[in-house]
Parts: sequence; C-alpha cells; structure tokens
Amino acid sequence: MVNIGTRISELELRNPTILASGILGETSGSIRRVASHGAGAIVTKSIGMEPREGYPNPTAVEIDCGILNSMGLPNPGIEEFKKEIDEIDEIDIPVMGSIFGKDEEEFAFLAKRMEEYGLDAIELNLSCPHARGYGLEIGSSPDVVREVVREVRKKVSIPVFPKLSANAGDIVEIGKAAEEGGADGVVAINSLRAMKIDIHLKKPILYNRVGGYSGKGIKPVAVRCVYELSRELDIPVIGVGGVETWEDAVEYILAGACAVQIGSAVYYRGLSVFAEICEGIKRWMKENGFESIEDFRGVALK
Ligand code: RRO
Repeated sequence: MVNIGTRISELELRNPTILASGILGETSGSIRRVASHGAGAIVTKSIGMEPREGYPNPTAVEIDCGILNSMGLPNPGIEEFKKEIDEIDEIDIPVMGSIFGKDEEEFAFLAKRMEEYGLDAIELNLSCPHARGYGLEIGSSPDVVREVVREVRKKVSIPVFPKLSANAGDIVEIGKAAEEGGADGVVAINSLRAMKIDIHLKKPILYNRVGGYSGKGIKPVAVRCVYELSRELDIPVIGVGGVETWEDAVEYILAGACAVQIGSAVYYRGLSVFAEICEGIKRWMKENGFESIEDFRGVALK
C-alpha cells in the first residue's frame, strides 16, 4: 500500500505538496480554497510589521519558462493578518506563516504573533530577491541568519523553516548557519534575481526594474541547491522552484527533498495541480516498488 504522507520535523503532512508563499496565501478564503484542493500544507504570503502596498505596476510579467515578479512585499501587516487567520479554523492541514523583517527582533516578534494566532509553523523569508532592507541583506550573511533563527527559536515552540536563496553565495554555508541556529528544516529556493527588458520601450518592464524569476526555468538551480543542502545538513529540506508535474516532484525527492512547494504552476495549471502531482507520485511509486516517500528520498545522493 503506497503512502505519500510525509513528516517534516513535527508536522505530519498527508502528502508532500505545499502551496508556496506569495500565491493565494493572503486571505482566509483563498487559503481555504487551496486546502480543499488537496495541498498537503500551505504557506501564507510573507507578512511584516506594518501594512505595505508593494510596488506600483507592472509588478509581474510572464517570461521564457517562468514568471518575473517584483511585488514589493505587499501585505496587510501582522496585526490585520489575525483576522484572516481567525477565519481558517476548520482547515485540517498545516498552515505555515511566512514572515519578513529587518532584524532578529522583528522576526522574533512576528514569529511569536504567528504562533499566538494558532499557525502550525513559521517560514522565515530571508531571501526576497529585490526588497531593500529585507531579504538578501539578511539571507546572505551566515552570522545574521544564525542569529535570526536563534532569536526566533527562543521565542516560539512551533517548527521554524528559513527560506534560503541561491542568490546568496554559498547556499550550503547559509543552510549550515540556519541549522546551527536551531532551524527545524530549510526551504530552497526563493526566486532568482533577474530582469526583462522591453526592446520597443528600451527599458526594464518591471517598475522596480529587478525582480525575482520563478517557474520551470529555475528548476535545475533549485534541484542542485536541494541536493547540496540534503548532502550536508541533518535537518529536512523542502524544495521549491518550477514544480509543475509529478516528475518534477519525484526529481526533487530523489535529490533529498522531503516535500515540495508549488507556486508558479498554480497560475499555469490551476488548483488541480496538487491532486494531479500526488496521483502521479503514487503511480510512479507503485511502478517502482516504493511504499513511502522515505523509501526513495535522497536516492540520487548515493
Ligand atoms: O513580494 C515580493 O515581491 C516577493 C517576495 Br516577498 C519574495 O520572497 N519573493 C519574490 O519573488 N517576490
């Protein structure tokens, strides 16, 4: 009997497909909708201390093999976000609160609030590719990452998962710092710093000029990161970047991921993507004689 349930630290997931942050995870209505379509867990939009409108349009554009975005961390702020969380009581899959801050005190404060709101885990967004003062300024320094994770770890008892960037030099060094700080697992990777120029207007398309590239085009980079992190760390790795099909998910798990997050593909393929990927994984496991995710996780590392 094939079982695609998976365990990430203390979280029991019915299946290894997780909604990535930034896609449909901002309101209680959209969170409920994703839960009812078979996702194993959900990550909320990244939430900060104060409300933010984000950048003016254009904030996203479809490009070769993916999407380029520079939303600019739009969010209602942590106090307002409580209303949304209060309305998702009946959801029976884990919900992880994604947070961003400018230093360890902000991260610790936000994490504590998310725990008080009843969320099941924290995703630390240390990796927004283009937000000045947040993101990469924090996620590129092993010392800062260690300190942020340590402070958050002291404040909350729910699992903590830093989301890392491939833009930040040696991702393994950053992953090790997160592990030393007490992370329960890591998420790899956030979108890659990128740009698209309109050759008719002769200037970058996005208002913010630089954005984050996600989707199929970044999958080989992300799979390499997951492979290297899985080889060097003792904590679970969650893979994200260009997961659109069950074959993509299997590839990540073979590289060592215990679960995958799905973002851009929700735009391309709709919410049925979660159930379709799960069905495909199950079929493949049966054909290959695997009974659980653990049976083939990390096999490519050997
Ligand atoms: O809001 C954004 O523009 C954004 C964030 Br916080 C992030 O982490 N990654 C991304 O591609 N965009």
